[in-house]
Amino acid sequence: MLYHLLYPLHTTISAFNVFRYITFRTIYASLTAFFICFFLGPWVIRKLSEMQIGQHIREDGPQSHFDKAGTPTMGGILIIFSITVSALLWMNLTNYYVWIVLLVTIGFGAIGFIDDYLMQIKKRSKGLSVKSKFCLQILLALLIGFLVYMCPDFSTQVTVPFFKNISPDIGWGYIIFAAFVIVATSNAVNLTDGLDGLAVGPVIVVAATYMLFAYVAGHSKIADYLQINYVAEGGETAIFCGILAGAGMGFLWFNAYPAQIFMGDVGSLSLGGAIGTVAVITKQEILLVIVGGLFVIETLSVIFQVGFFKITNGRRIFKMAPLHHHFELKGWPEPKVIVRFWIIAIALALISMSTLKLR
Ligand code: 57M
Repeated sequence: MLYHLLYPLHTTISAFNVFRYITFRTIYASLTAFFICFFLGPWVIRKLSEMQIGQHIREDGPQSHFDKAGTPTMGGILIIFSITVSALLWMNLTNYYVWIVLLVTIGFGAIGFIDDYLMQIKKRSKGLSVKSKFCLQILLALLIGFLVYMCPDFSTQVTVPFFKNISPDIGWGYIIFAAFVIVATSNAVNLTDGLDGLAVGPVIVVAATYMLFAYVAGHSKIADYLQINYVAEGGETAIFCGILAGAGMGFLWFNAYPAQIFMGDVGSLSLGGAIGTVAVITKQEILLVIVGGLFVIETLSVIFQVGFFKITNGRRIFKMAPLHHHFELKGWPEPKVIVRFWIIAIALALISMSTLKLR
């Protein structure tokens, strides 16, 4: 809205010309989301505590988690609120990608909310069944895939990292491919969200990385120079990535060890869905395996552990899955696991950025 209200004034006051620039709006959109989380955080934590929306801790988990019982959860509501407000303020609302990323953020947030609501507010021991959660995610992701597919000039070619001459055009199959990327990322972030700041830290790193990719993909000259897929109107997504990073930083302020609040499924499913969608829009879908490599590693640890557990009737590869529990049970203090995983996430983001040149 600020963009629509203030930019037209540039004809009389030239200073308002800055609202045209994606870089300028990215910075202030990111700060807006950060400050909304930062200032509303204490109030939200108080309200959630008053409503007794506190985390139940599983008894079969690491012992170090038992004293986390009662930590307010569903903090994702604050994240989604800050993202939405900042996006409406700073983004160009005539750009269709803006509505797609907001739909995925709020939509996946709503699925997570129902799950959290049933467990936290209705105090049911289980939230949504795995099946219904998965079905809702797939349906919403297919809708998002379809909307992206329908965007004018959107290419259905898939970018293969490191190989600029390989980019298969999968036509309408792109809808299914996009849905897969979105659902997988949403669940991967959810699995990773098991230690203080462990999910949101890498979310910030991934969002910041895609901010760069969105900017270059949306800039015809830079995209042409780097020989990457140009996404007309896609540059606006850089602002959204900045917002994701800003909201993540604001939330991390309170989610940092020892956490005063958890994001809940409402936060993790939403952030994961948003990241997956950004990877699709920027045409760096497969690269997400590297950028978000930490989420991939955590997910693979679960797949291998569960698979091995079933095949061998109860034997395990790791002390516990997802992987962060393995290191906790090995005796690493929680902050050490968290910071080391963040370091891995940053290193992977740097590797992914090198693909702009190494192709
Ligand atoms: C949700 N949720 C956290 C919090 C957060 C298939 C199986 C591997 C699935 C997996 C699973 O259910 N994962 C998804 C993970 C939970 O956090 C809540 O959930 C939200 C995210 N959805 O926002 O609201 C706990 O994580 C801790 N936490 C923090 N700080 C944070 O900032 O400390 C979360 C956020 C919180 C808190 O303790 O209660 C979770 O871990 O449950 N299941 C598992 O992860 C379980 N693994 C398992 O059963 N592994 C088995 C194999 C054979 C399947 C094995 O290796 O033997 C573990 N989870 C727990 N205890 N809590 C095992 C035992």
